[in-house]
Parts: sequence; C-alpha cells; structure tokens
Amino acid sequence: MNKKKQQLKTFTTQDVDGPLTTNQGLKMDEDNFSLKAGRRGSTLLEDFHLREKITHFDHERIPERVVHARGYGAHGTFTCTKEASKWTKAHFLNEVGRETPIFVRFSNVAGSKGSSDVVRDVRGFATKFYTEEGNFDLVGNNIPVFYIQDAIKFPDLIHAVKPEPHNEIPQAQSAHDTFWDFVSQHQESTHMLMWHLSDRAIPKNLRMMEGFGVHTFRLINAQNESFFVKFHLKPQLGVHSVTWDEAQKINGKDPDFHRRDLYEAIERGDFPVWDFGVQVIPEAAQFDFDFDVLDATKLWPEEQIPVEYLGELVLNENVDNVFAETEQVAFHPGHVVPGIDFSDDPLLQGRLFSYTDTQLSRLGGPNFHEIPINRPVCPFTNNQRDGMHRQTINPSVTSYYPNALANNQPAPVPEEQGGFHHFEQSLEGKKVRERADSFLDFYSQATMFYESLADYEQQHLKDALVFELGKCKNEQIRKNVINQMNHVHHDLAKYGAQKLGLPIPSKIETPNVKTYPSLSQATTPNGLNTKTVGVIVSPQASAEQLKWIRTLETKYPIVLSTISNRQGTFEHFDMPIDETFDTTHPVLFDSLLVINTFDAPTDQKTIGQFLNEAYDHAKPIASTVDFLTFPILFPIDSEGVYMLDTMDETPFIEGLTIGRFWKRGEGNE
Ligand code: HDD
Repeated sequence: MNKKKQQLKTFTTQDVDGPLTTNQGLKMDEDNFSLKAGRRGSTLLEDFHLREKITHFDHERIPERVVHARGYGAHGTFTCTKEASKWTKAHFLNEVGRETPIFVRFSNVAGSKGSSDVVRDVRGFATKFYTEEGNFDLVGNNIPVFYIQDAIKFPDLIHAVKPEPHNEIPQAQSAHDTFWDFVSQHQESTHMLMWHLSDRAIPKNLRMMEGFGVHTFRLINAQNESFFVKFHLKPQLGVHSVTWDEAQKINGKDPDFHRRDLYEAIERGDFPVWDFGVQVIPEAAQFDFDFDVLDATKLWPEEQIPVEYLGELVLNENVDNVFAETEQVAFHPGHVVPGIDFSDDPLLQGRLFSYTDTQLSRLGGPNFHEIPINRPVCPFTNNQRDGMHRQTINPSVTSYYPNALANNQPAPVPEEQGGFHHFEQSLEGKKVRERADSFLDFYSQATMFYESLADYEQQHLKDALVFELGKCKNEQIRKNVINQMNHVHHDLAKYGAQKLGLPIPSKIETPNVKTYPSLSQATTPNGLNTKTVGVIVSPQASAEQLKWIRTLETKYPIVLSTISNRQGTFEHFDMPIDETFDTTHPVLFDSLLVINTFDAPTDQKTIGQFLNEAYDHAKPIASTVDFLTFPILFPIDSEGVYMLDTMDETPFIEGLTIGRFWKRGEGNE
C-alpha cells in the first residue's frame, strides 16, 4: 500500500459493524419510524433522530465544479524511469525507481455532474503527485492546445459552451448557437476547434487518451538553469475513439460507459499505464520556432521537439468512496514543487488565481487542504489557523512569524535545503492590455492538424462540423464559421457549406505547413489491448463451444461477454450468461462473434441488427455459423468479416488486432 493510501486508511471508517447511533454516539432503538404522538401522529418536533437524519441529508450536496463537473478518479503510482536532474531538481524525477503515489481525476468539461460520458467534449486529465516535497498537480487535458490565449476570456468561453441561460439547453453539447458564436468571433480558437471536431473529442475510454499539460511550464535544475517544458502522458494502450454514431447511441445505452470501463478494468487487474514525458527546450531557444512558446493555442510538434520519457503512471486502485475522494479532490496548476515553475503564458497566469478561488466556494472554506484526499504525504506546518471546518488542533501559542516565543518556528527553509525559491526571471516592459504580435498566427497549426489526419479522420472531422454547426440556428454565425474553416482548408469549408446549404466561399491561400504523423490516431499503438468481444451464443450451446469461448479470454488480452436471449446459465455448461439482447447493444463492444443459430425468428432478426450495426461501425465480426442465416445487409466477403471454421479463432483475432476497417465503413459513420 503506498504512502497516500496508508494515510487515507487512517480516515476510513467501516460503518457496518457497530450499532446504529446518532452523530452524537447515542445508540438508537428504532430507525424505521419517527416519534409520534399516537400511532397515527402527529410527528413530534422532539424527535432529534429524525431531525438529525433529515438535516444531514438536506445538506449532502455541494456545488458541482463550474467546469469539469462530471469526473471519475482512481489511485495509482508514478515511477521514475529516467532521472532528469539535468533539467529539474524535482525530487520525484531524480532517481530511477522512485515511486510517488498519485490520484487522477478524468473529466468532461461542459456537462453537469449527471450528464453522459461519451459526449463530444474535451476531457480533463488531472493528476495529483503526492511527492515528498509536497503535492504537484498536473491539471491537463486530452487535447494539447486551448481555445483561448488569455485567461480573461475563460468565463466568456465557458458561458458560451454551457447550456444557454434562458432555457438551459443543450446539456453537455457544443452544438448550439452560443458556442459557435464565441468560436467564430475568436480566430485563436480555430486550432482547438479542429481537435474538438476530431475523434479526440469522443474517446473510446479514459484508458486510451493522451494527457497534456497544455501550457509551457518551466523546469529548473540545481544550477538554477531554466528550461521550458511541455508535459505529456501517452497511454500504452494507444489513443482510440468511438465514432460519432456510436457515441450518441452509447449515451443512451450506458451513460456511464467511460467510468464503468475504468472501474472494471482496474477491478480486473488491467491497470492502465501512461508514459510520462517532457518536451524540453533551453530558455535561450524560446524564439527559435515559428510559434510563440507562451501561446497555449500552439503545440510543439513531437517530430520537431521529441518527447523524452521520464516515468510511468499506473492506475491500480479504485476509490473507496467517490464523494470523499473524486468529488472532494482539489487540483491547482499552481501546486508545484522545487524544480518546476511557471512561464508567462497568460492563460496559465489566470489559472493560478482561479483554482483556489473556486475551491473556496465549492468545498466551503479555506481548510480544504485538510480533506484526506488533498493532504500531502509529507508534513505541512505553518501559521494558518481556524476557518470553516478546521480539522487540525493546533496547540501552539504562536501563530505568527517571526516569533521569540517558539524560537521562530515554523521557519522558512533556505533554497539549498529544499525551500521553494521562485525562479528569478528578468522582467521589463510597460503595463498594457494587449496581445503580443507573436500570438497572431491563428491558422497554421489548425491547417497542420487537419492535414496531418488520415483520410478517414478528416472525413469524421468534416461530418462533425456538419452535425455541430447544423445545430446552430443563426445563419450569419454558420456563414462566419464556414469562412473560418476556409482559412484552415478549402475542402473542409466546401464540404460544410454544401451540407448546410450555405454559399461555398472562394478558395483562399491557406498556410503552407508541414504535417506530422504524431497528430493522427492512425499511428497510435494498437493490438488486442483489452478489446471487448460480444459473444452471441444460445443457452443450448454445447459444453465444447463454451469451453472454447472461455479459453479465448485466457489465451488473449481480450474481454468477453456472452450475449443470449435470456439470462441465467447455459444448459450444458456451468457458465453465466452475461448479457441479453435486451440488456446490451453492439455499440458497447469492439467486435461480435456469433457461435450458433437461434431458432426464434425474432432472435435471428436481432442478431442481424447487431451484426449490421457492428459492420457499419467498421468493427470485426465473425461467425461459426453461416452469416446468411441472419438478415444481414453487408457483403460477407468484406474486410474484417470472418466465417470461422468451427472453433478456430485465428483470423478473427487478427482482425480484432487491427480493430477497425474504415475503408469498408466509408459513408457509414
Ligand atoms: Fe481549468 C477545472 C484543465 C483553463 C479554471 N481545469 C479544471 C479541471 C481540469 C482543468 C482538468 C478539472 C480538475 C478536477 O478534476 O478537479 N483548465 C484546464 C486546462 C486549461 C484550463 C488544461 C487550459 C490549458 N481553467 C482554465 C482557465 C481557468 C480555469 C483559463 C480560469 C481562468 N478549471 C478552472 C476552474 C476549475 C477548473 C473554474 C473548476 C473546478 C476546479 O477548477 O477545481 O477553477
């Protein structure tokens, strides 16, 4: 058990063993009936148990996060795999093998806490490293750039993307007028918009997303040399997405699709792992690029500035209580340790104010650092006292510095002994409310991203534009967006204009850019990687068939669920039926495997529908019985469709390794 889990253990109580008591410790003899004058009432105000129970219940909700309200978290460990002292003195990065407990919270940005998982949105990827030198929070996203360059626009951006205030519609969607109004007024949003319309915004699950610190931060080594850095988290399972059609259906079939996947993977022991990497440039090289390193709407192409890997982040334990841990965790990009510091990125600077401020109202006062999930694992000592919900009892007479009565304790620690010393950055200039000229290139990286995508990814992006902008009712805004897209790529603008019935803008000169394979998901690690197989099998299947199905899961890193026409167990082999045609749907699986026919025509019809759906989503499908037994709408000699000789899974497993057959699915997504 890591140090953080040990600490949390001391706050954990098991409320199931003891007698039922009030919060004052009084044992109660009854919990089903309130105290009444006579059996039919009236209820008596004297009933302290009723009052306490209801009062507590009345106050069980806290404000949801103003953004990133819907989130899911897990515990884990960061292990340093390459020491980085040439760049940073951060202790947790300075010894190979050093382990640091972590807590990660993934989130959707726009939707409220009760919204669905698989919406088109940016995902938050916030990691708290409980280091020996204090907490370091990497509060990032799954997209490496941001919509705006300056934090002063953040409230406007969020007001625009959230449900519209007059009718609170739509929930967890960017497909509405105010969002498109905002982005069409902000050329700087164009690059992130490309990511938002791409498959990145509909991840397959949380285990297969990249994480980015987004801003340029600073690393400082023991010689006080400063480097600019971008932080990266690369999932070892690769970066994978669902299609938009799947996303919309999944939200109905299983609104908790992402959190369920993460929870179950961890329970199964399929611990997701990310490689933690950095792109580093010496401070002196900051002007060597055709983008400004302080501009959060720009990424650093990995082919140009390679990512160097320093460690591994593993999530290996679910929380015990979602409210206590995932909901009460408080992140802050300003939580840094010696060796990590800030840059002048104006978006970052605003964030450094915002996070503590929001915790004050969300967690109800200045002592939220004492909530178990937020406590550092190293000691913390200072002169801060009192306030709402104070947990610590501070017996010392002094709560000020300097003092004679306690010999100046607690005392500041010199830098060479580990005290945080702000990097001594030289500053000059006038106070102005202006944007630097070097922040004015709004389109190059948008075009770079679009042109770096594979053909099928570009098609997905175009279709996303048509869906999203198609939901925007204001014609002038639609036209403005099409013109904005024309600066990225004429094909994109033309496609959108045609589908939306708008004039096609004339072709204009778009930036001449390099393309980078690292920006496309087509280049990501793939493989069996815990892919899911829905096995359609009748309750009458033979023991031999069922034994074969069972061996598949032990032979390959895949996750199987049997799907049949009723629940219960199989007739000839002691194995539970996991799902039925009524409880599940092909969008919830990566592939389908049919084992035998079913007698009832309604079952055959359902199987046909399942297969057609999986086919349309470009997934591998296999059957040991003739496909034509079912009412299918696809040619059986298509790519990724496998007629299996009885119980030889080899071709299907090869197809599953490939994952999707996009060419086959053209026009279907
Ligand atoms: Fe933020 C939450 C990530 C810009 C203000 N943000 C929040 C969370 C993540 C991010 C992952 C959820 C943390 C959690 O799980 O508890 N935010 C980002 C990234 C940004 C960004 C990657 C740009 C690079 N954020 C940003 C700006 C501001 C904020 C410019 C304000 C000026 N963000 C907040 C917040 C939140 C928040 C209002 C809501 C809940 C919270 O902080 O704890 O303060």
